[in-house]
Amino acid sequence: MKTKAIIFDLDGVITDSAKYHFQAWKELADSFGYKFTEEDNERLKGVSRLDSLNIILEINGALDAFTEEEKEALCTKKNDNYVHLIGSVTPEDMLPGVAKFMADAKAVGLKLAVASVSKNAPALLTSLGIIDEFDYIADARKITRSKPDPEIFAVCAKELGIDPALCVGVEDSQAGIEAIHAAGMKSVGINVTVTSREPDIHLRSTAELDFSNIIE
Ligand code: B16
Ligand code: MG
Repeated sequence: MKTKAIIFDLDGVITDSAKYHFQAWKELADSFGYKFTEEDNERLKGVSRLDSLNIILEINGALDAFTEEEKEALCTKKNDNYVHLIGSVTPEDMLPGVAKFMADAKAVGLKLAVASVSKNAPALLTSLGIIDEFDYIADARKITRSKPDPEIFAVCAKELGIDPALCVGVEDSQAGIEAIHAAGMKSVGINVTVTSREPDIHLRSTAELDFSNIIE
């Protein structure tokens, strides 16, 4: 078997927390009368908190409307709302097919890692009851560049001690698919709606995650 590791994005791949990120940003945007649609939201997936705010401001021609301190406060406000929204997450909130896919992978000796740029990832993985299932979880606080930069996927491969060419990355965002390719890995896209380059394997949902189709 060529594949040695599976590296998962979190938001939108392991659980549907992407909808809570959207809701929290939407409420913040609405409070200023800013436009922010689900289509706009695709650009935020896999992107850090501050970069996400800057994209919303740019869409609304408001990049210079706030000082850096004010932007920091807006990010904190969005995050407080997001943390509240994910407060009720339980193991029942795993997306369909993910738990079985992880179990199948582990059963044949593959390593598992999480490549999420979310600083809330450890709390969310704890609420889902799967934090101990991974061989490595990237620390978002130590990642200096957001997806589509390959940094977070490269760090996962390095920490697992596995050649990136032998890793498969699973992502739901355009930025994430670009990051996986830039890291030299094979990509699996979950319902990626906008992408400059197609994922190597495109699935409509996690329910289609099939070990035999993905692992070489
Ligand atoms: P936080 P992922 C990303 O997580 C989300 O897709 C993105 O929408 C979010 O802004 C980012 O995490 C930062 O999250 O504000 O919780 O630190 O897709 O890389 O799992
Ligand atoms: Mg995601």
